[in-house]
Amino acid sequence: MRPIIGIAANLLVDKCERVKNPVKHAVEQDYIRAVEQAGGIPVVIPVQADRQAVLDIARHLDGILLIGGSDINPVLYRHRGPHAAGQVYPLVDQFYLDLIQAADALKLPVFGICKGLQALNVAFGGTLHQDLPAHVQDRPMMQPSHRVTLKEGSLVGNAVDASVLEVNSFHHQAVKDLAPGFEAVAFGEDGVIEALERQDQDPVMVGVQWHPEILAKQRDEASRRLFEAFVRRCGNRRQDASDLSEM
Ligand SMILES: [Mn+2]
Repeated sequence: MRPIIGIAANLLVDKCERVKNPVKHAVEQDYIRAVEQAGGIPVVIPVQADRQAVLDIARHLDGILLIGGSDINPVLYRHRGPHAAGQVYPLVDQFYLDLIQAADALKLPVFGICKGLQALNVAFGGTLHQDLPAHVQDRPMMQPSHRVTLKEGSLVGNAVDASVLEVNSFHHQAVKDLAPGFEAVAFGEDGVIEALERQDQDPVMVGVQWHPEILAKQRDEASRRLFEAFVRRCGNRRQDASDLSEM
């Protein structure tokens, strides 16, 4: 069986909705397609507050994909003073953190994209820069807008098999203090951390600040390889688990 990848939904207020409840639990199709193309079975997990329920759902998964979304509530990383966070959804933030905690407990691989990377950093004690407008590109999301340099030998570097990538950029926040136990493995030309990995690789937790799910639509090989490496890792874990159950 192909690995089952849980994708955390966001809350979306549908401004066109006139009759039914306008609050929807949504995942952009690009993430779903990217997981499918990489050989995984995508499953959307609705936002929920019950930590035990999140853990019970995670038991049925082989990996978790955390996607882009609104800013993380600065309270969660003990930010003092003025902050530039836009609209925050505390329920979504807690849901992301609960999923990361469940993944850690169950040894499930996690791939975080944009807010997903930031959630990994915050979950393990890191902080975020409040506002970096230079990383919000004007051009279409399918076009790269800046270069990143990858650390040789890192999971991300190995997955894409390159030392430099041209990436898109749609984040006005970024990692400030890196969480203990994590390593920065990609940097923008201005030094902004563009990818991170947990040093303890059981389970693997990797985050990228750009949007490979969008570049993958353009047949961007590096973006596709990132998803393939993640799904493969989730599949290996499933294989290990079934080996154990046969013992
Ligand atoms: Mn960027």
